[in-house]
Amino acid sequence: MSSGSELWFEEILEKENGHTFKIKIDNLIERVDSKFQRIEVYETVPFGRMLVIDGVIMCTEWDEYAYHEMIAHVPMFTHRNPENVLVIGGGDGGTIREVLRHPEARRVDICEIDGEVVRLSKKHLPTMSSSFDDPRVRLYTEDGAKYMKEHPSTYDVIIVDSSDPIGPAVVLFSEGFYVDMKNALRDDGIIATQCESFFYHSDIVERITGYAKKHFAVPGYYYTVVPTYPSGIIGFCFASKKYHYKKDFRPERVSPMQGQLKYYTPEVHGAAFTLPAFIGNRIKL
Ligand code: SPD
Repeated sequence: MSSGSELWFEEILEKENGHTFKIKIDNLIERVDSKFQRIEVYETVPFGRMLVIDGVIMCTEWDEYAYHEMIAHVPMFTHRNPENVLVIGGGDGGTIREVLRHPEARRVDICEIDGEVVRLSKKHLPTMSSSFDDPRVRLYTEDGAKYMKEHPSTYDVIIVDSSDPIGPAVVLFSEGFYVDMKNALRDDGIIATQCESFFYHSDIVERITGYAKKHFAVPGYYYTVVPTYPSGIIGFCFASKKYHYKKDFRPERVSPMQGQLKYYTPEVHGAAFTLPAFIGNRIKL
């Protein structure tokens, strides 16, 4: 982490390709080794505060909105009346912050396996974690996969804001978990899940969208631009039992929220599903 008198954080992105990403840091604010993982919060020079789990950048204050707005608003604006929402992971609070902008959301459950992520985010990342005290939010410090099995036919929207498929998040990328999510949704429910970069992880994108195709009436894949993530982009698997992300989308619902958002617009919503040829031809949605 140190280079002369300067301090740098370095994420090893693609070991096999010999590629890393470095960010100059002011200082390490706090490091905790929880029961599940190493959690670090840094003050960076260019990007504000940054949350890192097991050496992987989770979010920075500078560009987190591009991720959290897109993981939340695409399913929330596609569903006709998203009252009951479940977020799996998302312990920094950025995703629930966006979900709570929707007046339809009456109950927002968040199931984060590692309470230390929530504690450190509340302490050091207030712009993301300020919504945990909203009366519509219930926090469960539990295993999301187990929680899912125990709540059949409960949710209108399920959002999986996970880390990469290593450690405790592996199960969130399994076919069984997609079947359990389908069962935890109501009849017109929608899911959106963190689904990696199509440049670096096209195998994961193909496998996960395969589960969406197999088990849901309306499968989809969309992406956003996040400069501090590997390859500068990250995608989401969309899967719906009924509503189509374009045909059933009502752009006029976005207007009251438009002034609060920095990335998401009705036009971005549609455009995000338009994929480059190499990945579109491979996953064939
Ligand atoms: N490669 C890192 C992907 C991290 C995605 N989740 C981040 C959590 C932000 N709430």
